Amino acid sequence: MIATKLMYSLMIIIVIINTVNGNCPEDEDKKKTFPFVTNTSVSATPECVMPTDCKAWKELGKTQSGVYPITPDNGPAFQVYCDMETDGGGWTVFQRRQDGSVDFYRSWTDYENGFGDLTGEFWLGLSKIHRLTKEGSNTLRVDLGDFEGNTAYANYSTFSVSDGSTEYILTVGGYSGTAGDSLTSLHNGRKFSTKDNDNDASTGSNCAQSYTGAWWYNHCHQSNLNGHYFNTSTNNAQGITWLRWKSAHISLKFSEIKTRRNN
Ligand SMILES: *[C@@H]1O[C@H](CO)[C@@H](O)[C@H](O)[C@H]1NC(C)=O
Ligand SMILES: *[C@@H]1O[C@H](CO)[C@@H](O)[C@H](O)[C@H]1NC(C)=O
Ligand SMILES: *[C@@H]1O[C@H](CO)[C@@H](O)[C@H](O)[C@H]1NC(C)=O
Ligand SMILES: [Ca+2]
Repeated sequence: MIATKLMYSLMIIIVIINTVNGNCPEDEDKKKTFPFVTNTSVSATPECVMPTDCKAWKELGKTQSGVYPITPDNGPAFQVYCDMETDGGGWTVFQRRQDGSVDFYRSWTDYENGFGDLTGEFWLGLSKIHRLTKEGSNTLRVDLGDFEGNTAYANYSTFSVSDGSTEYILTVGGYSGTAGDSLTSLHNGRKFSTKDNDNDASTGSNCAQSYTGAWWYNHCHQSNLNGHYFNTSTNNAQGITWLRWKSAHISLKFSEIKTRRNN
């Protein structure tokens, strides 16, 4: 009787384990081509499971923030930084500024492919941000910090970035938070611009050049999170700025931009 019960429990456990690793390909040839990445800063190597994003890693039980491999669409896998702490965790981070160690005044190609160091300052890359947001509905979160130690955030229930053929148009809306909304009114629906690819709405000038950044510029900005890193809260619109929090002229110390699937 007890033996039967034990056997039954064991079977249930096996079923649960198989469900967790359920997307492991059946045949050996498929297994060989399955995107399998081991280069990760936390011990997060799954067996035959390649999560689509940081939220999927969270759902697999990972609670430590760090670098994880993902593939949002079964295309080539790549590494991302996962924020597993903020507002429930599961955020795929795509930008960080914190010390000015990385130059952000860069070309279209760099913004498309990404640059920097995932554990320091970086931009993940527009093509990857597109792959992360092209399906389903996603939240955008912006975390900010000033030189006096204050922090604030902006949270958007709608977020996506279109593909390269349409110059990575930003779709954003549904604001909540403490930093104020410095994206929707001026930047929603705008194409991305860099110093060498002017897609802004300012006919007389190149916003990316005028404000030493790269953004979904209009004419020109209410936020400039890829602007020049100043060491102090310099009064300069070329800095890292967020109008509704500190004005369009006060340069910030910290910025982190991240996205998470809504379901
Ligand atoms: C592994 O990660 C390190 C640190 O991020 C990086 O320098 C290195 O190029 C990566 N190697 C591969 C094979 O991706
Ligand atoms: C952010 O927006 C999402 C909807 O996408 C909402 O569920 C969540 O409560 C919001 N979080 C905060 C902290 O405002
Ligand atoms: C920022 O400070 C560092 C030293 O703390 C200095 O080397 C660097 O030149 C400063 N950068 C700017 C833009 O002021
Ligand atoms: Ca222009």
